[in-house]
Amino acid sequence: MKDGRDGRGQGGQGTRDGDTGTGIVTKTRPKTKKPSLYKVLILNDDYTPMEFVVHILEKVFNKSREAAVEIMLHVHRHGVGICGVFTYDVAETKVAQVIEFARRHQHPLQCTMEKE
Ligand code: TYC
Repeated sequence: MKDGRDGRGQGGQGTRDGDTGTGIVTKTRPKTKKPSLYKVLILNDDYTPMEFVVHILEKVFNKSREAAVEIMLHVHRHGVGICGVFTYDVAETKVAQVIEFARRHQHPLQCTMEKE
């Protein structure tokens, strides 16, 4: 394994699991895989009001007012910023919520996701 681990971390060693009394040591390795994570990004534009972006960061991404303002200003200055990191389904849902909320208010705000 390229990260140096043996892939048995989440299930323990398992050397005595399923002991059949035959003197043969069996190992069980529960196949629990860590889910891939996705960054949700918001993009800058010239029209969406700053307050609207802050509101989305507070409500959809559960950011404090201070954190929301900081992220919004980062996006305003640098063009793109991270709202959070989530599993695929959660990231996809949040992206859809942002795009739909912006559309409903006729703002061009764009949001996307990217594998970490
Ligand atoms: N640039 C916008 C403005 O000046 C503010 C803004 C910030 C828009 C972040 C989108 O993701 C965004 N009103």
